[in-house]
Amino acid sequence: MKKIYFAGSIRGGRVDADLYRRIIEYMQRSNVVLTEHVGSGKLLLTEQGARRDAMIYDQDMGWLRESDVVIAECSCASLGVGYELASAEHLGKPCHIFYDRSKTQLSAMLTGNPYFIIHPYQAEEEIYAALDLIL
Ligand code: 6IA
Repeated sequence: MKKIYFAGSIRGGRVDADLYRRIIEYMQRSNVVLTEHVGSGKLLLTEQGARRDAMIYDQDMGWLRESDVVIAECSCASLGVGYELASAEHLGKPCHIFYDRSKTQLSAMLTGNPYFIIHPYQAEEEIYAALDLIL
């Protein structure tokens, strides 16, 4: 059983929120997902003020340190997810990045960095097959 830090876009856009929820539910069958809220349908997206955001940042960085592996869904570009991936690299956490290659061109800052394990997919089932091997 692994502790998973799942990263997906929040203020970067919620078009893939349902996909995040399905991925999280799949991983939760036999693992712990520390960032379950990323798949929630009722997140408040507006800025909540600097103090609230500081709490979010501190909590997320704590979970990142605690995690065994980072799984990121990057089809919808997000500054926060990019920041989390760079931080995870510095912490030495294994990082798996998924993106729908029929919809997205991933940033060269990710595809160009051999540290990241990148999983382009076309059909959603490919994500679950890859997760079975990773987890
Ligand atoms: O730049 P973005 O907002 O798209 O960044 C998304 C990433 O940052 C996610 O992978 C999260 O781990 C993290 N993140 C961004 N906003 C929040 C957040 N907002 N709560 C937790 N993690 C966040 C407040 C939602 C609140 C109503 C529960």
